[in-house]
Amino acid sequence: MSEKRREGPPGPPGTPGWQEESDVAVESDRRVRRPRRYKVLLLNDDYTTMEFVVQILTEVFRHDTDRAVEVMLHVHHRGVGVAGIYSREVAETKVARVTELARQHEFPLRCTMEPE
Ligand code: TYC
Repeated sequence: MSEKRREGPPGPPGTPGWQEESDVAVESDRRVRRPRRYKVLLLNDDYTTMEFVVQILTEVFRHDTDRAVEVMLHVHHRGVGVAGIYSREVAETKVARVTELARQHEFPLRCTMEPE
């Protein structure tokens, strides 16, 4: 996995810009740094079927049917919704699985991630 760090000489730990992009806990001081977590987002569109989105939410995100329908309807009405919250690697894998399944079924469903 890539670990992004800012270019150039770092300022002292805690100063603005210090390892802003890193997910990795670095023992540069005595504080505990937990790895970031990421929201995996589903976006609404006019073509993907509700049934397919519910299938994605049960099979990829392991929601039960009632919760999957709830999340799907939230996305349908609000435009975007959180399918789950994970470590960066797991979130990346979920996004890739959803994107590939959507492509295979020829749906334009979009799935993205952002830091919590
Ligand atoms: N808006 C779609 C429809 O009416 C359903 C849908 C819900 C699509 C959620 C995408 O992420 C989505 N068929």
